[in-house]
Amino acid sequence: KEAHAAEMERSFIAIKPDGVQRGLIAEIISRFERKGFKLVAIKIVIPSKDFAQKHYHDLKERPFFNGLCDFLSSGPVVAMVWEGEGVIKYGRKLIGATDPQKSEPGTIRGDLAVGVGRNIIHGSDGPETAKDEINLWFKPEELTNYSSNAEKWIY
Ligand code: FUP
Repeated sequence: KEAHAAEMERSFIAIKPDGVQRGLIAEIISRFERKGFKLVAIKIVIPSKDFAQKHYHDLKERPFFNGLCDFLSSGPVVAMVWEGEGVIKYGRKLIGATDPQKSEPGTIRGDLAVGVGRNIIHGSDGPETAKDEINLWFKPEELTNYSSNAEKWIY
């Protein structure tokens, strides 16, 4: 089957400040990469609190919202866009449940995190949020389109 990069699903994935500080960047990228997903955008940024509030706007009524936004803006975040068939849903599987205590072993949070407030990674939870989050974090020109030789062995 042929895969057309331009039509492929994309998800916004971010390694939060705890994941960066703990030296887990390569480990996390490796899991997405080995699965067969394609990295089409990446940068490291320290988001402002205002930006963190925009990113988590859906959660603004929750009691942990303020602490969550303080945390996200407390240090460097690795912002990424990953591409591939089913990357939104399967990316969430790779990441594991929100609460690392409930994440299965084998998932990123299950293997590498303990507390819900320090769960090291974010991943878009659906096609609409993926679009919104990619647009919030990246300019169009920061998103690449390229064909990977490996793809004919994946699709
Ligand atoms: P997820 O999509 O798995 O990141 O989960 P949510 O969007 O529901 O939550 C976003 C972030 O809020 C989580 F990554 C961690 C934080 N959070 C808490 O700190 N306490 C909670 O009870 C739930 C979420």
